Amino acid sequence: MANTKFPKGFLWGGATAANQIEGAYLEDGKGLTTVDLMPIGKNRFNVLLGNIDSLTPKENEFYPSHEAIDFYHRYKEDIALFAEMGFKSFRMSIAWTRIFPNGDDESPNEKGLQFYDDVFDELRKYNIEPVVTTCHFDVPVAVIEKYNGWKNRKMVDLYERYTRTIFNRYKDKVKYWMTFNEINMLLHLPFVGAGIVLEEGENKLQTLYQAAHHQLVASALAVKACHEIIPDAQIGCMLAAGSTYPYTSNPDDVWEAMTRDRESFFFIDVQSRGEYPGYAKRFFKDNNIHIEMEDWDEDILREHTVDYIGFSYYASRCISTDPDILGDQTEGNVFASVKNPYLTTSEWGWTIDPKGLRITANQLYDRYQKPLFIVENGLGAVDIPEADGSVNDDYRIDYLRAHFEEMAEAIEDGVEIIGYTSWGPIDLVSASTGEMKKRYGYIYVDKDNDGNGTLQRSKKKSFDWYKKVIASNGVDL
Ligand code: BGP
Repeated sequence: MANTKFPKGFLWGGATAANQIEGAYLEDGKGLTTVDLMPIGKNRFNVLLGNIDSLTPKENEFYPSHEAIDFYHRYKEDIALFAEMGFKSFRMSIAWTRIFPNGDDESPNEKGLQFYDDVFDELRKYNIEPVVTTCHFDVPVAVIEKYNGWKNRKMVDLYERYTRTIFNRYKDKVKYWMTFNEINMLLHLPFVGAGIVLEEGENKLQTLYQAAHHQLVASALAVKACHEIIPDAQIGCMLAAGSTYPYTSNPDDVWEAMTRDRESFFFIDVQSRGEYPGYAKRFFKDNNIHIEMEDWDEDILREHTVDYIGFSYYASRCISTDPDILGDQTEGNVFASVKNPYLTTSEWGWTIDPKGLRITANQLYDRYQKPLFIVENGLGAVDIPEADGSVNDDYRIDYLRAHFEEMAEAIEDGVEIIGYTSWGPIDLVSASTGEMKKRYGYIYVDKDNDGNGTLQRSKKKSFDWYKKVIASNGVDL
C-alpha cells in the first residue's frame, strides 16, 4: 500500500494473558497460580505487593481469574473474531500451572499441553502468528509454599524444565516467544510475577534483587533452550516501559529521571547486553545488597541474550526532586509519577502521552539496537453500551490513532519495530484492579465487576476501525 511507514509483514494484533482471559482455573488438572489468589478490590493491591495471609482462595472473596472471560471454552469464537479483524499476530501466555500444576511435578499435564496445541492450531488456521509469553504474572502457588517462589534458586531449574517442555512441544507452531512479562514489575509488585511473600523485617531490596537475579538467569537459560530447540524462532524480553521526564531542567531532576529509568533498564541491560551494568553494581554497594551467583551465571547471561525487545507502553512518567511538586502524584499507577502539566490522564489516572511512545521507542532502540515489538498499549476505559447494545468507543479510537501516528514517526526515525499488539483486544480482567469495567477491547464482553453477565461477545465501533487500519497496513487511520 502506498505511503505506509509500516514494514511489509508488520505484526498487527492483540495481546492477552492466560489468567486474564482463560478462566477454568482448576479445570483439566490445572493448579493454582498467584493470580488465582488475587481478589477484586482494595485487598488485591495488598496481595500484589506481597502482603498475603493465606495461600488458598477464601469463601467470601471474589477472584476474577477463576472464570475470567472463559476463553478456555470460547477460544474458537474469539479467534474467529480476531481473524475477522485481520490479525497477523496474537500475543497470549501459557499458564505454567496447566503444564506443571505444582510447578515441580514429575511429568507434564497432557490435557494442559493439548489445550495450547488446540489454540495454536486454531490461530494457524487463520494465519495468525502466535506470540507467546512463557510467564505472565504467573507462579504456581505450590512452589511458593514449598520454595518461597523466586526467592529460591530452585526456581531457575523448574522454569528451565517448564520452558524446555513447551519449546519441544510447540516447536513447529510457535516462532515468537517472550520470557517474563514486564520483568521490571518484580520490584513493584513482587507477589504476582515472582511469588514473593515478604516477611516482617526482611531486607526488601536484597530479596527483590536476588529474586531478579534468579529470573534473569532463568530467562537466559530459556533463550539458550529456545535457540537450541527452535533455531528459526525469536525470543525476546518484556519491559514495562515509559520514559521518565524531569519536571524541570534542574540537573537534580534530570538525574532523578535518569535513575528512575535505569531501575527498569537494569533488567533489559542484563537480558540484552548480557551483563550487570556499572550503575547497578554501585546501587548494590550503596544499599548493601549482595547477589549470590553460581560461577557460571555471568557466562550464561553474556552468551544468551534476547533477539528482540518486547515492551508495554501505556504512559510516560514525570519526576521531581522538589518535595512540593513531588506531592502532586498521579493515581492508580505502580510507577511513581508527578502530574505532567502538559498531559491529561485516563479515568484510572494513567497519563496519556502518544508522543511518549515515539520517545520511548527511540530511547530503547538507541540503547539496544535490536528490533522492538510493542506488545501492549491501549486505553482502559468504561464503555457504556447504547440501548441497542452498540458501543461507540470513539475515545479509544482517538487514543490508538494518536499512538499509531507516533509509532509511524518512530519508524521514520529509523527505529526497527516488528509489530504492535494492543492490550486486551477483547475485554478482559484488569491486572491491577481485577475489574471488568476497565475495558480495552475492540470486542465487548457482557460481564460486570461482580461476575454477572452472559459472557456474550459483540463488536464495538473500534472493531471495524482497527480492521481498516490493519488492512491498509497503518495508512487508513
Ligand atoms: C500490564 C500487564 C497486563 C495488563 C496491562 C493493563 O502491566 O502486563 O497484564 O493488564 O498492564 O493493566 P490493567 O489491567 O491494570 O489496566
